[in-house]
Amino acid sequence: MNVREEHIVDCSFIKKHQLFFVAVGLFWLKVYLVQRFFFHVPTENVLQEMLLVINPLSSALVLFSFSFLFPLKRRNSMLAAISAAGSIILYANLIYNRFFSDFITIPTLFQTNNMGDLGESIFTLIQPADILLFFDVFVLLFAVKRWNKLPSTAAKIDLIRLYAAALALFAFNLGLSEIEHPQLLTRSFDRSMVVQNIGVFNYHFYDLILQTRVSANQTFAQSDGFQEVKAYVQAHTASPNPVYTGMAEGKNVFVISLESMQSFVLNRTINGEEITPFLNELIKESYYFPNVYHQTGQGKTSDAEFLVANSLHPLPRGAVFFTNPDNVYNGLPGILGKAGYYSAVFHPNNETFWNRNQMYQSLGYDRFFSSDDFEIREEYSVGWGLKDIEMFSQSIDYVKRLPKPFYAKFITLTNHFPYALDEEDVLISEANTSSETLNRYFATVRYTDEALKLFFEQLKAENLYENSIFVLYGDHYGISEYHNDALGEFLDKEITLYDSIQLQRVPLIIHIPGQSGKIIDAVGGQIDIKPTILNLLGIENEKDMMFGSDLFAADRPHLVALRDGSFITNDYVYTKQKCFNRLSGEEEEAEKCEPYIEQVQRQLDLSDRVIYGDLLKYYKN
Ligand code: GP9
Ligand code: MN
Repeated sequence: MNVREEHIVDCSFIKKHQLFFVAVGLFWLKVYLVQRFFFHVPTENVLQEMLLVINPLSSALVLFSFSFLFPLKRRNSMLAAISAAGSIILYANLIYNRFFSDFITIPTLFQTNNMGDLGESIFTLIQPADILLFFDVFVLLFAVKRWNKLPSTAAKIDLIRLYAAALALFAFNLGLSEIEHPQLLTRSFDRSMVVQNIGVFNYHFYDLILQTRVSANQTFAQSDGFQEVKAYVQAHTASPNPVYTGMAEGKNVFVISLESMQSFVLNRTINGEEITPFLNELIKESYYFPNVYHQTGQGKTSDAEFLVANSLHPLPRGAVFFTNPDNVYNGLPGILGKAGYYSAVFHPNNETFWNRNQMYQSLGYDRFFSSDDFEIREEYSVGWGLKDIEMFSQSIDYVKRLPKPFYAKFITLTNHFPYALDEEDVLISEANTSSETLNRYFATVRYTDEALKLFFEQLKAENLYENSIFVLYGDHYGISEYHNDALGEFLDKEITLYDSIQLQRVPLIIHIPGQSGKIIDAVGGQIDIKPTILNLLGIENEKDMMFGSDLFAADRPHLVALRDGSFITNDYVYTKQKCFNRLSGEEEEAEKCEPYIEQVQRQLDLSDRVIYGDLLKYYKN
């Protein structure tokens, strides 16, 4: 067949299947618009813009080709059905992206028992105009009704051509992305970059492949990674600072997870009023770490708990609390248990939420005080559950009765999206940025700060303060990139990629009564909290794989790996394949960051290997 003939055949295929191509065209346009204007994916140059235009087409062709599997009679309505299904997937991602600046992965779909509690939160992410997202479905339904004509049969050869075209398009797409981002699919954990390059539907297909690989790895995992991880950990972590060893030996330990608390709220005011007056004071009498970053992924609060308990990275996809709760872990509560501590965790939510009941056992907690142990009355609750002030004050009686020394972990909740608060709990004047969410956030942060103040007062009154140490950490960001404009108004600057990473800093405060305050400005992450606490308590922990180092150590590795592959060193901040000067925020040549990229990759891979291969069980033998 010569070129001209082939062209004629192609055109006739299009003519014969007009509605199919209308459906594909509309869907293509829609996915492009959503990806370009509503998802948080970076586009900085013409090539990236072009990629966004091209990438929805190949998957649209494949998706709608499924209509050919159906009998002629139903084929047109199948086009509308496919369009509806595709739109639902797109919309689910849009909602997810609005809150998490991230995309759905297969493991997150199995975390649905968390969804019930999300009720109000999801509601605030839905906007009336979202209905427009289903516009093409309505057009197709209308057309199907009007279109009395049955579609023509499709010859096999036409279908083969269709798939060949889709494949060629995808290959072209991938080729272009390789120019822009080499090794995008093999190296990157950054889902927004993957979506930006290959489009959201191809991304889901890629995610499916990753999922299959993980399942296969779990089945075949062997002990062979054990020595490699051990060697890596030995070579890349620092020995603890001996000056601090045993400084808090035998003391009770209070660890408080500060829901959605980012460092930027500390020492800042709204209309002259401090957002965190209590924490600002506490810092002055504590070790304060202003350059500590959260390292959580899709498991949010639970990922932070995982980091603190294990000094391992959480997983790149899904929440490790759900995917690997039955592994052998060498959790901080368990280690302290062997050293004579009693451990308890306080969180007035259902014990199954985030699969905590299972995971807490694996981490070695002796007792989980969950919603069953608290009096949760309507007037005590807001948003996601029991208000922080109630949570703390109801815990006191339990804390008093804990065998000493104890390790007690508290998870605050009121400062959780959508940052709902009762009128009487608003303790700061309203901010007036263009984001209602951000304005509300300041008020709930202020409320949690008050709850902490009251908790410390109660502990002092009960004589539980003096002989204890307190570790407070922010679990993850509360304000996503979706609110960057408003955040920019508040901080009085334009939020750059560099700022986005710097905004991932979370408060870390270690308060030891009797010790004077000190700012420790080492760069670090939540992964460093476990070795730091162990050293302060003077507890040795030989048989473990901790990827973090004591935050007081002199020869720290000065490299903080974030879960999406971004990282921070003493000198640089690296994200989305861009390198910045850590102190000035100026962009630097990429080569400056290059030497660390592999190491971060390796660290994340090895930590994942520990979890997928359940490697810690080999210490048991
Ligand atoms: C709920 C609390 C909040 O129990 O941990 O969860 P998050 O959404 O922040 O992970
Ligand atoms: Mn949280």
